[in-house]
Amino acid sequence: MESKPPSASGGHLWPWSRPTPAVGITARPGMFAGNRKMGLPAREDKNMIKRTALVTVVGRPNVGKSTLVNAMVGEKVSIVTPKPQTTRNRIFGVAERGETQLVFADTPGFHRARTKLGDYMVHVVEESVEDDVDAICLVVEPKANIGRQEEGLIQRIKASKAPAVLVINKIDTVEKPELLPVIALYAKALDWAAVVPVSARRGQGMGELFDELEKFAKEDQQLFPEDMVTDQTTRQMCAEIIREKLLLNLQSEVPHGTAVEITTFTEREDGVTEITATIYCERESHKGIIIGKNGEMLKAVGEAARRDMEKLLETKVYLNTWVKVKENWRDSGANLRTFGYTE
Ligand SMILES: Nc1nc2c(ncn2[C@@H]2O[C@H](COP(=O)(O)OP(=O)(O)OP(=O)(O)O)[C@@H](O)[C@H]2O)c(=O)[nH]1
Ligand SMILES: [Mg+2]
Repeated sequence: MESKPPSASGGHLWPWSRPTPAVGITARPGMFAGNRKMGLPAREDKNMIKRTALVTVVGRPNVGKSTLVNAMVGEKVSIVTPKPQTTRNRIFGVAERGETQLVFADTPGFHRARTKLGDYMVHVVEESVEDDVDAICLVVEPKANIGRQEEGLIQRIKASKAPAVLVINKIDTVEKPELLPVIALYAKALDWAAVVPVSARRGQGMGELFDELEKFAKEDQQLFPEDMVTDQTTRQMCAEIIREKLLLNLQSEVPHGTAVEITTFTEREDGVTEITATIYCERESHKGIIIGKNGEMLKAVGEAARRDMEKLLETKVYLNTWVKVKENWRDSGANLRTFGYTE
């Protein structure tokens, strides 16, 4: 018989195929103060978790998957930018209400891959749909048009047999009657367990989405220990914060060709966290763009990243950034492994 991995939740079942966070970030007092605004109770109100569901969130790039997961969790666990292909890995974010825990798997946008990194990202999406999940949320824009990416995802969702919820995001950008043809079109494509229009950016519809997903929660499992917010380490989150600022500040292909490695992370005795980060880019010319005239671009990126890190770590942060070139790393299996883009 298979032996079970140790349960961090004290005696609950923890199936092998499910995430087993060895490390991760746990909640701090006041962290979820914004939850009440979204119809989700603040976490202080919660009881012992009795039911859990693992929910995969998929969709084409840029539809707002990460914004949605952050809104459900009530805390930023996944970086968000207006550029497609922001998320590169599966990222777990945990939302809790009363006795129910929903573990969301944010995934990269489903797209046609052009690099080995792209292949990896698409593979992450496919694995997340095939996995033994309790529900799948397909996030779409409020457009009465099913694109090739949505078609592909719908086929995969059908094959997985998990219950599917259609989340129509960005409803703040349309008038209510415009949603009807969208709902009618998608209703023909799949037998949805529910259709929930939301505005993840405004936090609208989050309570309704929780209501729908709660129905798939099971009693015999607790996936994440209570109070855990994400499976990422603070180091990983700091690297992601820098990547977010690169995407926000740089144009076209340059930020898409960056990877960030935190090389030192030291909590000093005077309370300052000292972080050294190396930003890798694909070409010498990109290095110049990232550093900018008189180092101004790198300074702006570093400043913005440092501010977010200080909020995350609740300490002062001293951030030191370096830029290095790794030619075409997105097409090198060895480099992808170095940056953590591997199974
Ligand atoms: N108007 C509006 N914009 C939104 C909403 N939700 C997300 N966005 C915006 O859409 C853009 C993409 O958001 P993300 O959450 O990064 O999208 P994603 O699907 O995770 O993107 P990838 O990780 O690239 O696949 C950002 O500019 C968000 O602010 C919404 O409800 N309304
Ligand atoms: Mg994302």
